[in-house]
Amino acid sequence: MRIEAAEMKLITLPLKFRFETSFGVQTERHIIVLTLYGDGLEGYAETTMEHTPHYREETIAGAWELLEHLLIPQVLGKEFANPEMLWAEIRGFRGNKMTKAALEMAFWDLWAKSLGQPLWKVLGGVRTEIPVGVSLGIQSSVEATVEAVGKSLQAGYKRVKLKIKPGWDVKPLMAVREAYPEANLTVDANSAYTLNDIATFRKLDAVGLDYIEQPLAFDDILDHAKLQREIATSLCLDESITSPEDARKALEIGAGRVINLKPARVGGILASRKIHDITESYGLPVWMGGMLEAGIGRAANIHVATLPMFIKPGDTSSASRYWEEDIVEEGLEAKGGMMPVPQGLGIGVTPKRDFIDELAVKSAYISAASGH
Ligand code: OSB
Ligand code: MG
Repeated sequence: MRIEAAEMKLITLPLKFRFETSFGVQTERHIIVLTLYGDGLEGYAETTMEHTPHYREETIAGAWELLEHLLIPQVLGKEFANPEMLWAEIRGFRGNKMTKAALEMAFWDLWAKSLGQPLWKVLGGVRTEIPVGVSLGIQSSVEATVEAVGKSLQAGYKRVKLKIKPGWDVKPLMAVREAYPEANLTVDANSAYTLNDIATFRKLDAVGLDYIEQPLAFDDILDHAKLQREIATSLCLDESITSPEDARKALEIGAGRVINLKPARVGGILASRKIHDITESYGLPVWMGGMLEAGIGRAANIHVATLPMFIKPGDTSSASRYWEEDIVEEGLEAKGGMMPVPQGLGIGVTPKRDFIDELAVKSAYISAASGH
């Protein structure tokens, strides 16, 4: 597979809900839609980093710059027999996992299409639908929180994750637990706490959560291991895991018992598969996280979540929860908490070209012939 050209479109897509986390409020997403062209086929990916460096360090501005002037020129006009070969071409650039993941994942789509297969089959996936839950932002009141959880359970979602921050944790969670004694509940702190908050986590132990996601610093594993020894509830790592090596080290020191695996955060699908295998060797589950993706990123994540150890419900909920109109033709909708895997070639979704053009605030087309 020779990569002949690439196209980038930066779009702004308004969210249907106000998404508040410990690091801020989001009302829209900024996404680079990346298309790779080769062998008469098109491979798609979208970027997942935030506009500002509040989740990890990467930004949309940085991603645009690196893709246009470094990563795409590095692979353009070259022949790649498989994703490993493409990765070998860009792995020497340190960090910037989400940016590199966009390129890697677009190539997987292109490559699976050249093999005439849906991505999940190429990956060796084992299911045609994946269990999903929802991630709910911080609500305006305890009552609103209980109501939002109720609606999600009513819709059939298999797990409800609630965002927490210091001062918004034990109280809303106690209320939700009282209202729904049997619900599968988790919380996500997005790194808002320190080891000084152990008393809060001991109180959360009483709520009976499946896990507490990323309570401590975004780049920490040591303090997470200390906290894990002090409380009963399992810790789940999100921000802290950006590579297979991170996963191995974190599990080895007991920094958590679950990993929220977001392919974009770890550099793409090759790294995701490795992390999946590492967690399996520790007998621990993973689940598919989300970054409020539109249809292209959502579809890719669904395919990856067909791997065997994606046992716990993930964050890949129905596209219609997020958007009035998605950027792909196919409706990615869960029923009864199960999200069907798109069965077309590659990631199995068709971008709405006109809609994307309408939303685009910036675009670039880079071809091997243009001598870039
Ligand atoms: O921490 O998992 C997170 C969204 C943006 C950034 C970080 C996170 C999230 C979510 C939403 O929790 C998951 C989703 O619905 O896609
Ligand atoms: Mg998280």
